[in-house]
Amino acid sequence: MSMVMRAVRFVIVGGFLGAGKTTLLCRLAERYVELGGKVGFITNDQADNLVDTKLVELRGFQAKEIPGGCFCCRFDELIIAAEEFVKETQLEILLGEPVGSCADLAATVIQPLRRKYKDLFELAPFSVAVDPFRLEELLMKEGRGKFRTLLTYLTEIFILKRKKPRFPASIAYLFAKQLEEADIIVLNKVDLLSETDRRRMLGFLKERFTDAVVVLVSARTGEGLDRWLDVLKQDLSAGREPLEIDYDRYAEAEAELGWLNATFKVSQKDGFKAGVLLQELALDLRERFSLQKAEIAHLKMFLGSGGRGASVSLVRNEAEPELSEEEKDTIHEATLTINGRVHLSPDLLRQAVAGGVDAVTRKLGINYSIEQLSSFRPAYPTPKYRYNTTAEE
Ligand SMILES: Nc1nc2c(ncn2[C@@H]2O[C@H](COP(=O)(O)OP(=O)(O)O)[C@@H](O)[C@H]2O)c(=O)[nH]1
Ligand SMILES: [Mg+2]
Repeated sequence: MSMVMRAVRFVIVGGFLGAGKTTLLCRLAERYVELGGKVGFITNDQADNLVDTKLVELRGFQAKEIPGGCFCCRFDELIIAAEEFVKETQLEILLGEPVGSCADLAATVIQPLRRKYKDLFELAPFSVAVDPFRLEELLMKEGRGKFRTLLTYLTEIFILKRKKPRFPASIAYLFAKQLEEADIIVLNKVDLLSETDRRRMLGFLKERFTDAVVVLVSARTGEGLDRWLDVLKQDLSAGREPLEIDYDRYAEAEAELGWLNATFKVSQKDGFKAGVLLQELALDLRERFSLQKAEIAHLKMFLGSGGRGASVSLVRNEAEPELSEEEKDTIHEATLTINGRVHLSPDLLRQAVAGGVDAVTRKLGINYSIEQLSSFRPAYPTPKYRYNTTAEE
């Protein structure tokens, strides 16, 4: 019997928190399954209890979580987990989602995988997803004059009587670096854009990131997915220059974000609706963060009970919370998982979430207990490998 193993196709989609990586990967997964492929997810976070893992499992996909740091710092764990996962389940396609605050993945993950593990994995071009609103706010506005910035600032203070929470410049730096190393830039959520904005953003991305192929996609409607799938088949990563990145600035950007992963048990004798609790909680927390001028990068919550679940997601303070397809059943007992990545100190973030859960459950007459509540800043990135030149294959 022949023992020739085919390399598993590995598709990694990076990009900032809230860009839509998980949603995009679920779309890809559905498509690969339609084409007859066997697909598994590798999710990744600084800590465990990841909402994304629960979400992809809920959609019927198998998933393996790599906690405790990003792929680059947990490279060996990534390899072991991926190998095991593939063996156990005979996967043909692996879909990987790295931590949304991680950069320099081409040199620290993609290249090592291409060079050292090419018998095991066949790497797809590296896609980086981008949310149009963050793109506008963090990169496209940066070139505008000081006068306009001052005017905007004064308008906010004197006319709107509030100062909008904003990310610091270090996060804009990190965001730009994530896009700079993409083989494919996936401008996602184009369902929310006008024709003019699509053209304007496409023009900006093509001019600024000349090495990348830019595709316009909506993970929500499926628009642009075929074109992205086509580009994913191409051999794009040959001859790319390694990213020039200042690790101190990158680490500073990551450390601007407070990171919180928490789980609570919630219950009510008469039962409650998942959507109501999630929505109220998202609004309450958004208000708490806005009062502290703390911009939300991604707040994601999952309420799971007996193999079912519902989730809510909030990707900036000015957005509205988005509920998953509503879980209609009445819930008596469930586990609430909260993943928050917010521009706020870990202590204040923990206090806000503890306070929010307490206030909202009290208002709705729901009992709760804390199972786990931890918050921290991501540590300085220390990748296991870093390749400075492009692979000769
Ligand atoms: N309108 C719209 N929303 C999207 C799209 N893709 C993702 N989202 C929403 O963006 C939020 C963040 O998505 P998620 O996949 O969790 O982002 P991740 O943090 O990058 O993995 C969720 O509320 C998604 O429903 C899209 O194509 N259009
Ligand atoms: Mg995700």
